[in-house]
Amino acid sequence: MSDSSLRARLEALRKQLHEHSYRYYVLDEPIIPDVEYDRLFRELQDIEREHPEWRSDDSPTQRVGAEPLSSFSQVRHETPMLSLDNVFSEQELRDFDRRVRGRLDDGQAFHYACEPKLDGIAVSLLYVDGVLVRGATRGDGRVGEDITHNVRTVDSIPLKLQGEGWPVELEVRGEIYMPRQGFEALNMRAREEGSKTFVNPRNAAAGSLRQLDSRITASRPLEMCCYGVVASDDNLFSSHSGALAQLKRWGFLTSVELAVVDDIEACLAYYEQLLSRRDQLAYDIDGIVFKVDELALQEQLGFVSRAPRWAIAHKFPAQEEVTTLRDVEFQVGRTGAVTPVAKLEPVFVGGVTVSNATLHNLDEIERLGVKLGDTVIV
Ligand code: 9MJ
Repeated sequence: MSDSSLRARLEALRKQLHEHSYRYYVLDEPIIPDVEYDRLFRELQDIEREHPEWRSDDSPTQRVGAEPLSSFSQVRHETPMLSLDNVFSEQELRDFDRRVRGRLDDGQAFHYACEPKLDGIAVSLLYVDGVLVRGATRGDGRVGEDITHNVRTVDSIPLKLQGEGWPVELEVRGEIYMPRQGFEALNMRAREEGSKTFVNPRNAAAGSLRQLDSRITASRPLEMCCYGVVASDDNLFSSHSGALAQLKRWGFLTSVELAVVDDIEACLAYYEQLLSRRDQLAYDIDGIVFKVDELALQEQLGFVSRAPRWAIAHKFPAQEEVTTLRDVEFQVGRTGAVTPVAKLEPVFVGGVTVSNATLHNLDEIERLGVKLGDTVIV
């Protein structure tokens, strides 16, 4: 094949692979079998191996990771990455709604966008001319760390945008997290290899992004769900939900749980509904985020210190709490099996008060190294 037709083939393969990966990871509607994807992928790898001068950072082959960096550099967020204020009760959520309505014109109609609050790592992605050029952690909201090399390995993050109409500069924000199934598999592998396991999916995601060697990140089952956008063109969107719908068309994974509702009663119903399905979700969530959907009204409401006045996180009851170990009792079962039981300072966690916890057996006590009076996590 001539160089020019080989080059054309390379471009075609990249385009196809980007599209198939979008269909697979974002739309969840693949149209080719995995083996066909792998065949196209290998063909592209072969051409790039033969022509290293044609390699490109936005090629689908770059998801496998690259040579380690020696350090992370810092990134300044032109538009600060905000944090959310939290509420923990229905009353506090109603207070939030009252404050919102108090700041808007009398009788002004508006909507709330409701979405799960993912328990992961907040990340910003920057696209210039539709190409991913930078990924950064939130850091303190103004300055974060450059993790471009690592975000490139996350399959659900587009290296190149799909569709059309994106602004020259597009910044997309969201949460990188590790789905539970991937987390369990990762820990299973760690146990088999005798290496350290992760405490929870959030720690695993954070540890995976903190790697200087992106080949390690590439081996971790990470996903990114996008929930915000900063565009160079101010008038591109009129609503938060509309912006998310557009993000999906451009190739980003957004939450399938997004709902737009009329009032705070519906927000409360959404909260109850998702709380009851919390354990069935494929990923950990620690609450619900409610946002005023109309962007013009968001602008009108503005910010207080570092949190927007137009959004709030309604946190679920904690599933982990800290308490102290008071005593250990030994229970003898009907079969004669002895089970050590931890007597704990009662603690409210996951919606119930916990004062006992099984320690399984003496090996487990030894493994944990627990001593009376220790601070423990339930
Ligand atoms: C999470 N963690 O899922 C926001 N978030 O919006 C969602 N976080 C957020 N939105 C503005 N769904 C600042 C943070």
